[in-house]
Parts: sequence; structure tokens; C-alpha cells
Amino acid sequence: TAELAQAAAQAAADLLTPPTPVRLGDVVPAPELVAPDATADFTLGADAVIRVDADPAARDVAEQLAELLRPATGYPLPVTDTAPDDLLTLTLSAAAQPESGSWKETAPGGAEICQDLAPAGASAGGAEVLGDEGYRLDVTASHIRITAVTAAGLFHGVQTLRQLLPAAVESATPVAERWVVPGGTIIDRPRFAYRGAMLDVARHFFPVEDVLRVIDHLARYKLNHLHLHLTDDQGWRIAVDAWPKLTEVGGTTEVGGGPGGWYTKDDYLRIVRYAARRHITLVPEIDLPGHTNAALVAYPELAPGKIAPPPYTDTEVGFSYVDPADERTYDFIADVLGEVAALTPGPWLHVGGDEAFKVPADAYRAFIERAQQLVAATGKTVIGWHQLAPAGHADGRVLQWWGTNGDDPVTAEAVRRGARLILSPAKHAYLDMKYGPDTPIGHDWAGLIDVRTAYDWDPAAHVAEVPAEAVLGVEAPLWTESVTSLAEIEFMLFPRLPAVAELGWSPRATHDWEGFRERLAEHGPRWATAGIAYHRSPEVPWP
Ligand code: TNX
Repeated sequence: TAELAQAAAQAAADLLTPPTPVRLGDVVPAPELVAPDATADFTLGADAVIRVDADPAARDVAEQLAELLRPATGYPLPVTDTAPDDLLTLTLSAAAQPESGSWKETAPGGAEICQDLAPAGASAGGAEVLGDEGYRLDVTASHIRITAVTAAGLFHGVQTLRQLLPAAVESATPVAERWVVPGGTIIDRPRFAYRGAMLDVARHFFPVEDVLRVIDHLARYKLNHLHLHLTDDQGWRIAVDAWPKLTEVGGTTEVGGGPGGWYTKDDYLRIVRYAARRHITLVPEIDLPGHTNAALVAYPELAPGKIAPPPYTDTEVGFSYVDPADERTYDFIADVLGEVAALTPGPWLHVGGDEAFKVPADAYRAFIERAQQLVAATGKTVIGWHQLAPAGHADGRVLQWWGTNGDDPVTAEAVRRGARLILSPAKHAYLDMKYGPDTPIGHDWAGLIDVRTAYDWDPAAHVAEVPAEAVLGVEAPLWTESVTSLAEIEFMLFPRLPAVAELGWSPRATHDWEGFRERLAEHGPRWATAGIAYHRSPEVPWP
């Protein structure tokens, strides 16, 4: 009967007029090299098999591809490492680097067939390697093949393939559709190593399921880091065994007086593992020395004067801090960072450092230098907001720049001393800013951020006197003082998250607002089908 159902599905699909296939270049973020071949469209049939190498990480990507395609197609799509080549197969292979020179071979006469790349961009395709995250996608009438050096590269290739199928592929239930994929070749790899988004789970708490869905959204757009802002004045969201009241007391509040909440270690590990399967690294932030009211409510011994402050559920910033003059504070930090580091496979620990307005500059610098050492002692590399800049350099340290004025000599000096930057300029990348004056939620202290503003800036040339080599990447933060539900998170993320993702992934030669808004428009129906509540910005020609 499974066979019958399959045959029926196939027969129904055959009757349909072919949808206008997605164009090969209609991918967000824009790929480095696109070489369409209009004679080579592929149609996914009910008998398709996904063939993959025996490598377990590659196999898992193939399983995820099958999981993406099965609900809407209704096809069985078995994953195997034994199917012969001449079947209609999707082949994932982690083995191959493209042979040297193949960037040019795949695009003979580049200008004619590379629709979406200036010829200069195509030949500047430069290095003949796919690297840690690149992939090659070949679509012919008889097969689709994704090739990459790493499972992460395969995974990104799968996200591209997903966008090349009709929008109905996002449906959770079977749809009668001709599953046409446009023919040709894409060769692609990221511009920046670090491409992230931040979710503030402290101002409002969001359950694990919501975070997992946000991870799915990051994965679609080839982002590879999720920064969780786990602690703030309004709530402490991660269990620490040595200091249990952080969550038992400090976790029970949030902005507006709601019940708050926190992640147990198992919850956190669920998030870590879900992200890891999608080749996304978790970056936990413990904000210090300011933004700590919730911790002080739980443990008054950490407060200056040892007096418990009242719980805080409003939205002012900059009033709280742990006592930098008390040694107990550093025991606390060592315990917290140690436990969080032990739960976190990724290389980073974020220590905040923003808006500690009440701590004098000298005390602040000394505090940060000790905090940086405590991070190093866990084996992790420190990230902090760019307020860390005046403190001494620590090996590998990364500053997350959220300024509103690119003239920032203090940050530039920290970069000269060895720091690298993650770019989160508040006027462009802050997803908690309103789109326009009528946006029902969000802030406007850094300005209004419509889609074009989120898209039109260059991470490599944004902060004066900071060379492109010092830029590790980009991150779009979502603060949640005014964001209370998953639907509101999605409304603020879409469509600006894909804009920032494209800045992080795509070569600068592809940067083009007109082209971007047209490619983006085709994603509206995908989001609608996936149940994503997005902002229908008037700047984008939605179909
Ligand atoms: C500033 S930007 C903050 C956050 C607020 C945000 C609101 C930064 C590092 N700190 O505490 O949530 O503004 O937009």
C-alpha cells in the first residue's frame, strides 16, 4: 500500500503543470558563484533515493535532508550508502575538494552564464577550496549532487537545495507539486567565519521549544552561531549547581512581571545538541559586572554593601553590579563560568561587560582583566561587548561592537593590541529596533531599521581604523524587553535576519539591494507555508 500511495502521489504530480522553477540564483544568502543550465532541470520523483558516504556526520546531514523533504513530498526518500549512481539520487559526499581550476571550468565564459555574479566576482572566486563550510551543488536532469569537505558544508548545501525547490516544500503535510530544481552549478562558501544571532532570554524567558525553532531559522540562512543572553537584571536563566538560588530566586522574574523561567542543565544541553546537529555553535553570555540585579536578589553577599536589592522587572539599564572589591565575587564568577563552560562544546564564553555605569573606569578595567583570566582558565576564548576594549588584551579575545558611530578609537586601539571584532552595529543589526514608526513592538533609540538599513552596510569597513582581517563576522542581536512570544520574535527576525545573514555569508561583489529585495521576495511564501509570522515590509516586492 505504501507503494500504491507513492504511485498515486507520483501520478498526481505528473498531472500538474510544472511550476515556474525557482531560478538557480534566487538563493539567500547570495552564493559566490552561480552557473545556471536551463537544459538541466531536475525533477524529484517518488522513487528518489538519497545516497551518502558512510561518514556518520555526512549521513546525519542526509537524514536531515530527508526529514526536510518527506513531509511536503510524501516521498519515502530512503537514505543509503549503496545505491548505484544511475538512479535518481541525491548524493552527499564529504570526500571531494573541487579540482584546482574547477571554479573556472564550471563557468566557461563566466559573464554569460553567471547570472548573479559580476565577471570580476566570478574570477575573484579565487581560492580553489571549499574550506570549512563551503559546498558545491550540481543539478543535472538525472541527479543532484552536493559536495563538500565537511559535514557543515554539506549542511549549507542542503539549505541551498531547500530554497531551490518550490515554496510548497515548506509544507508540513503532503502537497501535490512538481518538485523541480533548476539545473546548473553553485559553488559557495562564506565571507566571514562568524555569522550569528543573539536571543535575549533574560528580559523575557522563552521555553526550549522556541529556542529550537529560532535555531532552525538561523540554519536556513547559513548562520553558524547562536548567542544566548542568559542573565540580566530581570532574570537569571541558566542553572548553576554551586549557586542554586540564581535560578530558584533569580529565575522567577521577567520584564512586565511575568513568571520568568530558566533552563536546567538538561534543557541547555538539549539546545546545545539541537544546534550542533545544525552546525550551529552556542555562545552563552553571562553579563558582568553590570546587568546583574537578578543575581544580587538571589545572593546579596555579591552586592556592594551586601544589601539585597528588590527584584527588577522594568527596562532601565546600568544601575546594578556585582561588587568588584570583594573576593567572593570572583569565586562566584569562577564557579558560574566553570559550570557553563563544562556544558558548552563551542570555544566561546561571552562575559557581557556592557553598561556597568556605576563601576569606576579603573575598577572596571581590573575587573574585566580578572574575568578574562577566569574565562581563559576554563579553556574558552572570551567574547565581550566592545566596552571591554580598554581592558588589557587576552589571547584571542573578541569584542562585539554595537556602537552607533563607527569612529571608535578605543575599539580601534584594542584591535591594534590583538582583539578581533564581531559587528553588531545598533543602527543596522539591532533586531529589537522598530522597522518604522508604526511597528507595534520594539525600540527606536538607535533609529528605525527597515530591511534596506539592515542590508546596506559593510561589516568589513564599518569601524574606522579596523582592517577587514580583524573582523571575525557579524551578529544580529534581539533584545526582548518588548518581545514576549515566538510570533513576536519571528516578526522582528523576518525579513531582517536574512539581510544580516547575507552580509555575513556572501562575497561583497554580490551586494546589491535591488537584487536582494527580489530574491528575498520569493521567501515570503516559504515563510508563510512554514507558519513564520513575518513583517510584510513595503520595501520588498512580495509575490
Ligand atoms: C542596550 S546593547 C543594551 C541592552 C538593551 C538594549 C536595548 C547592549 C550591549 N546593551 O541591555 O537591551 O540596549 O536595545
